[in-house]
Amino acid sequence: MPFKLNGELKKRVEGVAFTGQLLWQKGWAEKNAGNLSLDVTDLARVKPSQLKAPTFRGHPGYPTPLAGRCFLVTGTGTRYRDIEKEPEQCLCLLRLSEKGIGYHVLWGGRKPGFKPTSELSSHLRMQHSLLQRGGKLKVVLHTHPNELIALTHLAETNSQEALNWALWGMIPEAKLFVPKGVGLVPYRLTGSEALAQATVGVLDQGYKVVLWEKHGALAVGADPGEAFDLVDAMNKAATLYLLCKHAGQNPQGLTREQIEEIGRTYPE
Ligand code: 2HA
Ligand code: ZN
Repeated sequence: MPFKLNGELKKRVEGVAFTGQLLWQKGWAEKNAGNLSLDVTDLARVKPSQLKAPTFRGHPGYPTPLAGRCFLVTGTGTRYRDIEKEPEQCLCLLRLSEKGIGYHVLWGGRKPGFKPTSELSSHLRMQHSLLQRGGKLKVVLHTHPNELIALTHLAETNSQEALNWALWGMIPEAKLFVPKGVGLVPYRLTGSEALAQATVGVLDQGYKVVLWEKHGALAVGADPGEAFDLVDAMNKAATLYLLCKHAGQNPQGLTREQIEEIGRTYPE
């Protein structure tokens, strides 16, 4: 019997689709920009008979603790804005094989020539990092938020420390919602091993938002909405920063003392 989505999995697909719409409306998802993976292992009950050869695809490998886990992932070349209309074309539900040699596509992946995101290997390594952080964080979301990217192009905000103080200074919610700040990964080639490795290194330090210099952002959360909110809060701060610059002035910003007071009063 083919695998069917239960009510909970359907809700997760709808959640991904809704976030896809938000990313598009924000202007953070041009063409096929961005990609997403969501760990749904706890919700997918798979029968051995559903793990048959035709659904199997080889994969060069992933961290051993992920064997048998199930993920909803976006497809290579698919658009965030199309997920709502065509979830089965744009997404797939896959289950990693026990032996670490591939995965079964249980649902979706119906676009002709469908392949999971070209960043699947890095997503799986990031998912492994989240599992090691206790398993509450289930989603890895990558997108291209305009104003945050812009700040990584400016000399004055092109260091992690300068960037975080600048963002926290713009509005109390930046410190409230992202108390650890963003981790900044220096420019690396899109889809490269070096980019994946550097990102996992930052996630392993406990960050929830990672900025890829001159490229985009990556956020983790319990669900797609939570990951979206973190990028949204920080991008709002970046927008305010740039609005002040557009007005021809440097933003005053909250003082370090005011920012630290927020951190002390409302610890994560
Ligand atoms: O999916 O955004 O960085 C396209 C990308 C890769
Ligand atoms: Zn990207």
